[in-house]
Amino acid sequence: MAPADRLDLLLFHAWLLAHDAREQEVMRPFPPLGIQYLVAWMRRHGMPATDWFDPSFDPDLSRFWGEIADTDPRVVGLYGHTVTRPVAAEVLPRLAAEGRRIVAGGPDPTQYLDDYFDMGVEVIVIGEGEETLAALMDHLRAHRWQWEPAELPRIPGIAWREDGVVRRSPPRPLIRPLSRIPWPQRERRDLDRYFDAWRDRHGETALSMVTSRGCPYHCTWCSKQVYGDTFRRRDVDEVLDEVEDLKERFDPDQIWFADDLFTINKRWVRQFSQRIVERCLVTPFYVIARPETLTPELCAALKRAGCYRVYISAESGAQHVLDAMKKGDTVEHIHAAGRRLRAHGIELGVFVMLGYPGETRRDVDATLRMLHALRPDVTLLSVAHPMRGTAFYDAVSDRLLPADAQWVQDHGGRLPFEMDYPPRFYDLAQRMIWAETALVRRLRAGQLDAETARLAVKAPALRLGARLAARPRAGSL
Ligand code: B12
Ligand code: SF4
Repeated sequence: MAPADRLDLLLFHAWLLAHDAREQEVMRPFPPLGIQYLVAWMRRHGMPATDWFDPSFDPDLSRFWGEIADTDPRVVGLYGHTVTRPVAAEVLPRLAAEGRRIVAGGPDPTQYLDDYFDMGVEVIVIGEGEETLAALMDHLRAHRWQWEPAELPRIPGIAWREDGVVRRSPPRPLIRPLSRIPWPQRERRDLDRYFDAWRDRHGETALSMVTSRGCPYHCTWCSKQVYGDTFRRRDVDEVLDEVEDLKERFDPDQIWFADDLFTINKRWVRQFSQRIVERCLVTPFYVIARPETLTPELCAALKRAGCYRVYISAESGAQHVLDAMKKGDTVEHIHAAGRRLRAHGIELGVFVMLGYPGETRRDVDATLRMLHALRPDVTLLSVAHPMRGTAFYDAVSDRLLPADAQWVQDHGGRLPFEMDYPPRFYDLAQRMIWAETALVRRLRAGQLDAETARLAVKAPALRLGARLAARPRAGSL
């Protein structure tokens, strides 16, 4: 975008890697697909002066403000996510003070309508963004870039505030089939910094794409504001056309299919596996899967297609915790999935969650034993984080603590609630799991060195510490 070209719409996500210790550790960054989808849709919709700004690798927001000054966008659109709210809170009031039209979408604003309106957002898009954002832009263009409140109720899928009262239009039907949506607008200039970050950390590059939208399951802690319980899937060959395009234009070393449920439909995966081979497009990729979907046949199909790692949402080694989360899955399935993936030469990634209400110290031990048996290649650990709009949030709503900025910072960005055990217990439990997984990894790699010995000593000591710190509040253990 040449300076001084005025934009109609500038989209951005208020996320800076520099502020995100967890992502710095993981360092598997990807450009935000939602925003790239919207840019593609808007340009096709006859709004070529649409662009997005990516502050992900910037140390601060100075380049963002430079972009705002240079492109002087008529409308600014924010993608809001639970972890991006603090930066949004910094940016939005200043944009509002400049008199800009501001719209927002994504999972967070839907649940915090008033907060975002207070920060300066004028209209919030609820759910899928493409058609609604285009309708809003048409509305603004038709009204000399001013809102016409009397017409807003006729634009499905939005919320706005009028005379201090939040109003909503009827929901907008989802886009069907998904092939109506153009592929995300990916441009080399946006990808280079991602590729550099990947190369520096992992020695190779990666890109993400999705083959579906939504998930029909009901895990209590999962935030499903955008697609609800719906599920739509793209045609296999249309997905492979996009894979082909990615390979031709950017040649990534690997792909992440960022679907919620890549493996939900066996027939689809079988067909995908067959066609990717037939079309000579096999590329290393990884996916997330529910353990119970990983039958031997499905693992074989994934392997043939190029899948090198599957992350399973295991969460806990205690069945009653899985039941409380409404995972609809069993510990036995988790173990079976681990065995089958290994048997097919696919690496295992495991998501684990600590601190779900009702989880006892013994349950944490069970999770540890499960990890021991699974020996995952990667373990991604999180502490239960109630997000508004989820059943989990509602269940702990009487235990939420005041989320002032300092508290959030001190607690690693987690939304605070009074957990079953004191914070020290969870700190120790996390360190215990990290120490054990590091130990297992080293032992598996045959590294019987001083560091391994140190970890072997440390793990039981941490376990003892956690045991001592486990001073349960009423009702636990
Ligand atoms: C990819 C992904 C990631 C990637 C992010 C990479 C990237 N830059 O995209 C990684 C792995 C880093 C990640 C990390 C985390 N993620 Co994440 N992630 C996802 C995932 C699986 C897919 C996102 C996606 O691309 N969707 C596909 C696109 C097409 O949909 P979309 O993004 O929602 O966009 C549409 C609409 O939202 C809307 N829209 C979007 N932006 C805008 C802007 C405007 C102006 C408008 C009008 C509309 C609009 O239109 C778009 C097109 O229809 C979602 C789950 C999901 N299914 O969406 C979770 C999800 C977004 N993540 C979530 C969470 C909680 C996290 C973590 C906090 C997890 C953790 N404990 O560490 C971290 C946060 C770190 C971070 N920096 O963001 C939650 C967010 C919940 C919430 N209420 O905010 C989700 C929804 C998962 C869940 N179900 O709980 N994540
Ligand atoms: S955690 Fe996964 S399976 Fe469960 S509801 Fe969320 S996306 Fe669906």
